[in-house]
Amino acid sequence: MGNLFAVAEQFKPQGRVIDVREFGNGNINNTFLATLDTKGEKHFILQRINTRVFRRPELVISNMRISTEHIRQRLQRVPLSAGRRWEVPGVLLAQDGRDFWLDSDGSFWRAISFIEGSQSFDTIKDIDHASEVGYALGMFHTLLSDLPPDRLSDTLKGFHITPLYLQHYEDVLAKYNVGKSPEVNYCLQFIGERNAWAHVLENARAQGRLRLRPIHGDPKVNNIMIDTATGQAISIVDLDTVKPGLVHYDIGDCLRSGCNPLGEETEQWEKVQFDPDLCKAILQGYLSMAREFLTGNDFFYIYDSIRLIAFELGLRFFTDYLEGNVYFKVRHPEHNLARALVQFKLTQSIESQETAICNIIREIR
Ligand code: GN1
Ligand code: MG
Repeated sequence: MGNLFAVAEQFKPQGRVIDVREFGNGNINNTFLATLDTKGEKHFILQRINTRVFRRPELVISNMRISTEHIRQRLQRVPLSAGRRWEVPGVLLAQDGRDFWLDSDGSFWRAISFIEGSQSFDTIKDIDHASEVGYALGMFHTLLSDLPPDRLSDTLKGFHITPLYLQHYEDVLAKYNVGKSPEVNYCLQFIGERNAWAHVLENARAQGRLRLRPIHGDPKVNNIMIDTATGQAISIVDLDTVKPGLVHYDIGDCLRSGCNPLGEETEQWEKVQFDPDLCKAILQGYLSMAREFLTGNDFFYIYDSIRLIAFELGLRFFTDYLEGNVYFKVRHPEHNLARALVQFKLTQSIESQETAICNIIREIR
């Protein structure tokens, strides 16, 4: 991957780069934390964008700049509630003044400021953490609620459009021989039984019941930064998928990630459960910010969005497994199958608790 120090030198805001190490566990891009020998801001994030997924990486950066600039201006106009802070990750410039750098292999690199004094977790620790995760998503949607979505480019065509993932799945099934095993059969059947329903959000959009807004696209638990001193959420990072979409994709993604205490990488897929108490806390945190701009139709589709995004992620992992792991990074050949089973089991648990989840939504509305 070339010399990481040389790449980091391209973006360092000041001082000397003394360390570069892998950071987080992203499934698409390669992420590193660079450390400087300075007294003030000591770290920054360095990323190699996967250009097989993000075909126009310069638009990814431009969406990030447009959205963070909007958020900064809005934060100046509308003060936060007392005792709260909110940090916005910034794009760092390379030595030549551009916001990316191409290395000699043609890899596309960019750098982002690091939110000092914060950390993130792969799973939710407790109810307070859950409510902070929900708050962060509500805060993010609120801050962007007055940015016209068409100011943002569509950087990933088809992202979270479930019918298109289904179409791709059918194409892959037609093209490859699928080795049958009990797990594969379970997935095939699971998808088959939910084919028609999986159009629910896109149908609602086509009927004008839901409308496009600026969304985050990937608000899973470990993208929400928690202040190490106060335990409060202070930022949401990984802005690669900020683009026009339905806020329901974000609500569903946040809940499928936050309410699965075993985490999306667990090997005990049969034990995966959706936790309704965490769901309630996340939604309460979210609505404390978002209630004002949500419509009656928005509320109506919240349950479907939770069920759908868990199902959709399972479908995406399973399709990638069948296709030979061409999209998500894997540690072993069956990794995407294992991930799919986790999401399908989670979907099943959501379905079995439909009444309880709908009651929670009604209660806290
Ligand atoms: C991918 O790379 P990462 O971890 O930020 C994926 C998300 C999935 C997530 C599941 C662009 O995100 O949609 O929810 O994996 N991002 C893209 O962990 O496909
Ligand atoms: Mg991401």
